Amino acid sequence: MAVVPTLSGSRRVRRTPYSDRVEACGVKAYTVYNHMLLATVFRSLDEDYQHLCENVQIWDVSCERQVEIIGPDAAKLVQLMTCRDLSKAKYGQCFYAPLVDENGGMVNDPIILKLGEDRFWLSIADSDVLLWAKGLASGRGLDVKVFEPEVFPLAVQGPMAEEVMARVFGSEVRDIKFFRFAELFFQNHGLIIARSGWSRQGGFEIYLDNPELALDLWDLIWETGKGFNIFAGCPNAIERVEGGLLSYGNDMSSENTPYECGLGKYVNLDADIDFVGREALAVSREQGLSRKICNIRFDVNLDTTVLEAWNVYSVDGEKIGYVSSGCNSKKFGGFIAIAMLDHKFWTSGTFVMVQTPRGDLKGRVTNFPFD
Ligand code: THG
Repeated sequence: MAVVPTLSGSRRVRRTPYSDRVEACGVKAYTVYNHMLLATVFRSLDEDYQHLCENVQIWDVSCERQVEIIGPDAAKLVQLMTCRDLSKAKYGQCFYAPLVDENGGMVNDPIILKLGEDRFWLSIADSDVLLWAKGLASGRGLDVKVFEPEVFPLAVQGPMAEEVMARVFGSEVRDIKFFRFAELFFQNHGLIIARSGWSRQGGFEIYLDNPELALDLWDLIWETGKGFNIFAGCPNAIERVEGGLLSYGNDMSSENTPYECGLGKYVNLDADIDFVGREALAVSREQGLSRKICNIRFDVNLDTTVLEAWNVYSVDGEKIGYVSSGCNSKKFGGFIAIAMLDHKFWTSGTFVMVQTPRGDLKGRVTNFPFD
C-alpha cells in the first residue's frame, strides 16, 4: 500500500475560529480554499450526503472570504469587476456574479452583497480577488478601500435549517427570501444572515464578523439543532455535482468565459454599464460558443475522484474536451461528471469515451445541470 500523504499545517494554511469544533466532530479530510482550511468529509461522502438531504448540518465555510470594497467609488469598482448589471442593486440583496478579466476569462464567481450605497462584500470562491480589486482600484485611481475583513461565514444547510435558525434567531429568519439578507441579533451583536449556501437543500449563511463569538454561536446552533439531528457538514461533492453548482478552479478558470460556464444569463452586455472584459465578451457573444459545460453519466461507479482533468474523446477518437469534476451518485445510478465539451458533442444522449484512472469508459452526455 502506498503511503497516503497528509497536508502539513502552517500559518499560511489558515485555521478558522470554528476549527476546534470541526475537529471535535471528527472531520476526516480537509482541503485548502482561499488559503484556509475547508472540511470535505466527516463520516463519509455518502453518509454526509444522506444526512444533509434529510436533516440539518452546520458548516464552517469561513474560507468563503469577504473582499470588502468601501468608499465613494465602491459601486463603480464592483461594477468594473463583474459583467452582471448591478446598477439596480439594493441593500439586502445578494448577487451571484461572474468576475471577468480583460479577455473575458473568469476570475472568480462570488456572491456579491450590497451592504450600503458605497459598501459591498464579495464573498469569493478560491482565487485571489483581493489583489485583482486592489490592482484595479490603484490603476484606475479609484477612491475606495479594499480589504479582507474578519468575517467567518457559518452555513446552516438542509431541510430542517429554517426550524433551527428560527429557534436561534427568532421567526424573522423565516421572512428572509432566497438570496436576500437581514441583520439579526446574537448576544446583542448584529449579524448579516442570508438565505443562501452551496447546496440545493436550502438554508442560511451567517456572516459572523466577530471571531470571539464563534464558539458560542456554533454551540448554540448545535444545542438547538440536537432535536433536529444536527451534525457537522461541509459542501458535499455528490450533492453539488448532482445539483449543478460549479466550483471555480475545478470546473472553470480564467481560460473560460462565463458563456462557456453556462453563466450567460449573468452577462448583461445590453446594460449601460462599464466593466473589464466587456469588449472581449461582446466578441465572444458574436462568435458563438465553441465549447461549454455539460454533464456526462456513466452506468458504473468509479472508486476514484477527479484530481486532474480526464480527457474526453468522441467515439471516433477525436479529443473533444475534459472532465473537471465527478462523483458516484446513487440518484443517477453510477458515476456522474461535469465536463467542458466541444459544440458538436453537446446533444443529450451522445456517447463519448473518457480516459479515467480506471481505464477508458463509455459515458453519455446530458445537458447541464442534469436533465
Ligand atoms: N456562499 C457564499 N460565498 C461563496 C459561496 C457560497 N463563495 C464561494 C462560492 N460559494 C461561490 N460560488 C457560488 C456558486 C453558486 C452559487 C453560489 C455561490 C449559487 N447559485 C445558485 C444557482 O446557480 O442556481 C443561485 C444563483 C442565483 O439565483 O443568482 O447558489 O455558497 N457566501
